[in-house]
Amino acid sequence: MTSSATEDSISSIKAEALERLSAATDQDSLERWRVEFMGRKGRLTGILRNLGSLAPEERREAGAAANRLKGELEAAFEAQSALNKRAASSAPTDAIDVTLPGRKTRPGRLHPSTQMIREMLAAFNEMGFQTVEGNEVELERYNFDMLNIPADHPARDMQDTIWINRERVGADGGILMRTQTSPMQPRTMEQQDPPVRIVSPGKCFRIEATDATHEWQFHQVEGLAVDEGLSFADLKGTLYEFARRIFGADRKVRFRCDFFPFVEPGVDMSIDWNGRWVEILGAGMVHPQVLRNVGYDPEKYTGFAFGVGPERVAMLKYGIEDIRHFFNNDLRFLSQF
Ligand code: YSA
Repeated sequence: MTSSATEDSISSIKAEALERLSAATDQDSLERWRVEFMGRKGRLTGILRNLGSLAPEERREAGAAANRLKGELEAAFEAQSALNKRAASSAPTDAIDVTLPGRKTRPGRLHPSTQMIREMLAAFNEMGFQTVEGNEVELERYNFDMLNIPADHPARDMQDTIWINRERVGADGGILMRTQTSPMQPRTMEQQDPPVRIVSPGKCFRIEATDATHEWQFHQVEGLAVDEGLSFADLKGTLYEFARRIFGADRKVRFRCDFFPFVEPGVDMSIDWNGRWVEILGAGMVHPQVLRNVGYDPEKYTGFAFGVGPERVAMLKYGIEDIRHFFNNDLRFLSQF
């Protein structure tokens, strides 16, 4: 063979090898390609072997061309091999075997606070209270002023407030994250004449040093009843019945005097927890000034109101020792409910 014949066959091998390589898209055909062109008895190897039959001058040129092709084919082989591997790993596999038995699914569930709130609302609904919803972002006017808590009242210190806008603007005052669900009392009474019987659930926010029974975000369920002739006996009867429905008839319940500027008299209610009293709600007879603020006649109407903390109720009902579990998003806790 002459040098120019060798170079012709090098370039025709190159063209054919590269064309065939691009079609070798799986590892089997790629291996066949390697054996055909670069194997011990392959076509390029054959040319390299024949170089010895050429004259020394021709051998140098043809040898250089054959070695260049060898390098090019090796690089092209590696590139195609990597391409095939990537394609194989991202290709959809036939993993679905419809004959396999089904696996257990883990359905989601309602947050324990939501479950507790729903149970509490159901108890009050059955006693004739209608559910209304309120705003988490509230006006100072409803959260404090209308509830007989003016700007300089010390009772504000008990509900250290997260303000959206601290500045008072007209009668609405500032804007805040509500510290209690009680603003739903004046909001409801402004909208309707007595008789009123509502419960209003929702989230509240306070700057709290958190501990086992205090969170900075928690829920409350507010209750309000206004009518002619309502008395403290109605308040006690309603809240005793609520406790009976949630905790059963045997659980001990305690009322104590408490102070809230929007009631007179005021009380709180606690539930026995292994010999210790845990407060679950504040309550009282609606203050005549609150009735006047919404245009009700306190000589004609009386009312009672309460605010219950569902997380505290759930703690007592299910023996949860720390309120901070509710908002830690730990599935080991949440999936128990
Ligand atoms: C009082 C009289 C009424 O006529 C109507 C409502 C009220 C309750 C009043 N608005 C209030 O917020 N009182 S309170 O500060 O004592 O909270 C009431 C209940 O909410 C508590 O008994 C507790 O169950 C829950 N709570 C209060 N702060 C909490 C909390 N729960 C968790 N973390 C906190 N930081």
